[in-house]
Amino acid sequence: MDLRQGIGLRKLGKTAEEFQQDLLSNLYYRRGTTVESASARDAYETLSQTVRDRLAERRARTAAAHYASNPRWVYYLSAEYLLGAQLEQNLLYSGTGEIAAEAVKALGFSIEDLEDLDIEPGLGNGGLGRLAACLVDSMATRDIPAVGYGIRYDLGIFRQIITENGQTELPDDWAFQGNPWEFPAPDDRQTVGFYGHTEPVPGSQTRKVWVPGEIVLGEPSHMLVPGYGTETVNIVRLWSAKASEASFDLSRFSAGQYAEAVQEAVRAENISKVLYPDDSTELGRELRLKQQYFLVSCSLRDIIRRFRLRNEGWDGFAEKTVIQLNDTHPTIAIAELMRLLVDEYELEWDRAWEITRKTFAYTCHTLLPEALETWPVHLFERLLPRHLEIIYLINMLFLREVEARFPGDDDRLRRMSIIGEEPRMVRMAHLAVVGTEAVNGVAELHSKLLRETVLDDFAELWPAKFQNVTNGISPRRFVRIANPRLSDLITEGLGTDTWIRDLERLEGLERLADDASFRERWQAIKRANKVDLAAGDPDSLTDVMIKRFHEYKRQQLKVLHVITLYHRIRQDPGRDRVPRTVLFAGKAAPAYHAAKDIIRLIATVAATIEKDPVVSPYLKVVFPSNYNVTLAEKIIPAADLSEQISLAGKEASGTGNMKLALNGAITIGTMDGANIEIRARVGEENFFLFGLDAYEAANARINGYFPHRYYEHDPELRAALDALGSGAFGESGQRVASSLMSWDEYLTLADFRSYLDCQEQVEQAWHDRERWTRMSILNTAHCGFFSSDRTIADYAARIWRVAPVPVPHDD
Ligand code: GPW
Repeated sequence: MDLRQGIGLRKLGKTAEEFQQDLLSNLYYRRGTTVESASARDAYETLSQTVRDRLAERRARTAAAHYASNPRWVYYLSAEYLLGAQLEQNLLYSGTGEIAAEAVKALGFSIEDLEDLDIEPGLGNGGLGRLAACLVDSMATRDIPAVGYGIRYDLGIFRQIITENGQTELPDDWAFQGNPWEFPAPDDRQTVGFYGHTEPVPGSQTRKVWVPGEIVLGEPSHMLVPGYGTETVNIVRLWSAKASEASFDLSRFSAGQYAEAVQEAVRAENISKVLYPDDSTELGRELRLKQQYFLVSCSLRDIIRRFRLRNEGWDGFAEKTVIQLNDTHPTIAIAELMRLLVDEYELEWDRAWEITRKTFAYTCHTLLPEALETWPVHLFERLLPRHLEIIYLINMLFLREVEARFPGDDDRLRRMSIIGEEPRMVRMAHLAVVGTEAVNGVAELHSKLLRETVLDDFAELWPAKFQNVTNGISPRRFVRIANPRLSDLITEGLGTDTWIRDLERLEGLERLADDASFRERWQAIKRANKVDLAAGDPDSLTDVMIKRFHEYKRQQLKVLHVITLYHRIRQDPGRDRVPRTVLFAGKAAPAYHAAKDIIRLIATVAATIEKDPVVSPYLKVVFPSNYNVTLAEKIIPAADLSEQISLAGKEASGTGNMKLALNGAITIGTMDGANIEIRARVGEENFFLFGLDAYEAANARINGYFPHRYYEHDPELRAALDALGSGAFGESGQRVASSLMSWDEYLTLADFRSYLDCQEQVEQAWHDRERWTRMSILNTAHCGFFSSDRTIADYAARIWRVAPVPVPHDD
């Protein structure tokens, strides 16, 4: 029996009967219960296992194929993954949806009941975490040998409850009832050091011995990442912190000091206890740096272990390995690989540096100064003393290189240094640029602004290093699974379902935009999706703004619009109007008070409108709690209008914009992030554009932004701000108004009039339903580019230089 080829596996049946037998066998042997006493949870667990087994069989064949071909591997390092619910995805990817439904019915349950028990692991904050999930999906779909590495936080992103008082947060103990999708792999555990000191190695200039002061274990488990329409099943490997035996203090225990005896163990396990709920802001806490190093240290040792399975020495390492850094969060990996190569494997510094630089690539996801990670030097020195020494040496050699290119330019040296002065900080983005072979932004504009502003000195030094890879989204999760009605119509219209793997085929819908009966069905589907969502009148314009709450995204601009509509209706109640349902959803970081004020203000405005019999027939504001991937999958198919209204130059890309446009929502947006590329593809007549562009916004900042001018010259704006200022919408409203009138980094009032005018155009277009539906179809038709399969093809060709490794079928 050749186990390496995956031969010897019992083939899992393809009929409903065989599936049902496996389900029963799992119910009896693994779950230990019976048909008569099976609860919904028993059925859910058992169904999940039965589906998982089918993927596990493909996983075994994938591993065999990868082992045999000893390929170049992609390792994706990310502090966040928002994978979404797994059951429906895995039913689809294993092709067992129908037979599973039948088998489950025989147990007395419906698939839908069981899907409600399928909890999503909320191991991320927002766009960056969801992007990681879409990219691993597409790597598997494109047959790229890849592993995603992350942290298995016990508590994911907090559960949010919205009341009239705004947001409250509850812990998200997502795996409380178990997680059937996960495989523990305790034998691959790693040991991670922190603190301590370094000692010189006699006779060596560069080598040191690091003697850590604390040791923590990293225990991995993995989730399967199947490709769609292919045999590949990759994995995401997540690390949990475990105390080592040595951290239990038996002498204290014997002395009756029970709490003290486990204190160190508790501290160790805190490392993977909770996801930091901050999106695009950096707060520089020690535990966060510990998390980052924990992820990196475990993952790098695992990567080396995997390399050693088929390779010897170090010559082939950089050829067989590419490590993609998802923003700067895992950037300490550059210093850690140097430490491993120099101190532990005793390579010469220069050779180690060559290997390191060739191995890593870095994706930057922001331009916001507050999101650029820096760590106080003294914190680094205490927690990771050896890494700081290595960073100093990297920096010294790097600055020597800069000095050679630009002699005497001290100011440039100061700007480019990995260490910032006063206060002394380690600049992670600089380390990430210096220690990698490629640096990319996530949309055309973002990559350009990176080169022109934040990283301009580096782009001047190494122009070829800088690239763009525009983000994308998984068409499986965000069209096929989220919007089955539309998917069926698209498949019928195109005469094939190959668009699910080859999204540019959606172009074929263009001609159908002229077909009145197709348009009618398209419209009926949007309406049915709105009925399912049950957020408001399905015949009203469903206007959605779903994303994290952040001032740069400008939910406050949308609120000013809503208040202005409210005033207009009250002033002229008799006029015929476009009824709107405005849906907000999203979380604010618990400590981000300005963002929480905006949430509370929205809740107050919603309640005021609800109570007003004059206004409520035309305007409704809804704010469902706890926006997450599962909720996004319900809202996106029901949206008519997609709000993408960040100040130009602030949103690196956005990916919600892509999801909504692909589902036939029309965008109202600024010239920011990927909005620009969406507009270029769908055509300017199918996109509602307003506001300053990034250069105008930057100039407005320099020439002075005077909110009072807008206030004084625009009566409707004045009325809205006065209403807020008067306290009519509570204290949060007053604080929002005063911040808009004073130091508003995001120029909200400058874009107000342009935004309101643009909303008038939206209503004009909505009046002509045939025109609107055409626009909607054309949005879907022209957004195939935004598939994450295309994003992965770009990374594979231009950054990773990896080839697919097909996995043979089982027959
Ligand atoms: F600040 N993004 C995010 F760049 O969701 F690190 N969290 C983050 O912490 C950061 C970025 C970081 C988002 C961007 O805001 C969004 O524009 C982009 O589409 C997304 O990352 C994926 O690239």
